[in-house]
Amino acid sequence: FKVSVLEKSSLHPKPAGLVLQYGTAGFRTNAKQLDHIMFRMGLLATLRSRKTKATIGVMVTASHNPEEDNGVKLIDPMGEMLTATWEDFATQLANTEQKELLAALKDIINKEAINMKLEAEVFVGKDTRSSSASLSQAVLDGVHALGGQSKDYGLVTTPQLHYMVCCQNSHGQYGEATVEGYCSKLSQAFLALSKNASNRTDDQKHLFVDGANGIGAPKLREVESHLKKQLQISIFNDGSRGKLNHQCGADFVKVQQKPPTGVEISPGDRCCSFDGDADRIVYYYTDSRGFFHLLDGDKIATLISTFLKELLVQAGLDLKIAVVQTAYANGSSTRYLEDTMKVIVRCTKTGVKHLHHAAQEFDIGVYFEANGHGTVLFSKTAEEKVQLLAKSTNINDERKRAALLLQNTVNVINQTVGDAISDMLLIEAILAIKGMTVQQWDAIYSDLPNRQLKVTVSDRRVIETTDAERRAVSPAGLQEAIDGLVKKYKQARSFVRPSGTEDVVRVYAEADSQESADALAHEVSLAVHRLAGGVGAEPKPLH
Ligand code: NG1
Ligand code: ZN
Repeated sequence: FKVSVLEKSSLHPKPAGLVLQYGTAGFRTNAKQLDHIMFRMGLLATLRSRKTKATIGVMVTASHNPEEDNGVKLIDPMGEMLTATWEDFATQLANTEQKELLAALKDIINKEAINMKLEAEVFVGKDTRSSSASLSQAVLDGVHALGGQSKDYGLVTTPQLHYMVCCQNSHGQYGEATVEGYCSKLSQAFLALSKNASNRTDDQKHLFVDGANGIGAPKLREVESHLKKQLQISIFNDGSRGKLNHQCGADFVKVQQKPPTGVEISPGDRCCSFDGDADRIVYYYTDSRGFFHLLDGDKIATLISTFLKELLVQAGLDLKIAVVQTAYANGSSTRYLEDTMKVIVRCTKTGVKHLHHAAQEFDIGVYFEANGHGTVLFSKTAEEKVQLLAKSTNINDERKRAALLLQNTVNVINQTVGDAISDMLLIEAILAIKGMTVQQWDAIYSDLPNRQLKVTVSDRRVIETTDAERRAVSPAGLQEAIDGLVKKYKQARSFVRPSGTEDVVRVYAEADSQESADALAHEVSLAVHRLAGGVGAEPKPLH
């Protein structure tokens, strides 16, 4: 392989001195800096495939980031995120200067005792960014340079590629590893669930979807063609005109707390926004007074976990259900889940791999980041119990109905990773079955007003956190300052952490009113700027 790696890598040279990290969501930066990274991730995925004797996925996307950026994530055999030790290999390989590349590869091969004679297979997918075509070609070059087989899925959502990898490695048990297989599995489950909803008007079946001008829009159209009009979808920001993630998409709607541009919605219309690679979803509507109401990942987790808990009771199944959140979860959601719903709530660090791992510890683990990335995991035992009950003939109608609903719920969910399309189908099915409007869903609990801000500092790593990122241990004095500020407000909470995907420190605050949340977020931003090496002018108040 030496010759072919040397030859091919010279077509994808690394700019000398450039250093990048495999972060929370893989490598992510301006697309111009990524060609060599893509080639090298093709190499690494091929090694990972030989190591695991399984198919590995490589997704080219920068999710909710601007069109000019791009990024790459590796997908492990069961569709999960790349394991931590290999993230370190990824960083090493990415930062090795051109002439040391072969040595760096050999180092990984030796450390992991990889048999280079074994076959290797890598699935590659990409989002709709203009840079994605050539960057995914660089990944393929990397795979071929090490003699790996590749399958190029072309334009797919991130969760679709996770799904393909899982299907392939479970030999079809999870489903068929094609986009058609994905559409038919999800839509069949959705249609089976919808049968339990009666007398719905076309109005009630109507959903407005903001595709963020990304890959979610065309992929949703493919799914929609299987839905037999049980869901009537109007897609806007479908990529035909606007710019990817610009003034639209799940991240914009969540952080700005306002509807996306590019859409005319009337009061009460049920709407949702995907992000650029369709692994996040948030819902929203405006009321008759024109006020905007957001239903974020926390509201989604509450809806889903309540539904599942009710079904477990009806089915008479004793399974342990938990909701996993991060520090960004609205305080009201945590209180409602613990005090009213009486479900176990866990808090992990930001980043889906942490939530995913925590969710695996329960029979049913519902995990969602407040930003709308999330899914539900069912343990093997849980799935078996549901299957068995759904097949059984000597149970009463109520138990049977609940068991079948649970079975179809399992099938509509993409358990490999958060999936906007799959989450959307589940949410729509739950609302239909419960005969619930988006307003009724929203009224389950009221969010505490909150604000997210960013502060630029010279080195964001000076901020170290503990307790699932809820407290800062350095720099000295920062946590004391935050504690002092929080005390000034009612029902207040605030924390700061370095972003894993942008060169900023994120500030979060919530309190009993929007004015208080905004003021607290601003004061904490000032403390960060002063105590953690702020760059440029001090943050200005929001009002
Ligand atoms: P960072 O930049 O580390 O805050 C953001 C999101 C994460 C996660 C990653 C990956 C927030 C506050 N942070 O991470 O939840 O989704 O991007 O996309 O939403
Ligand atoms: Zn995304």
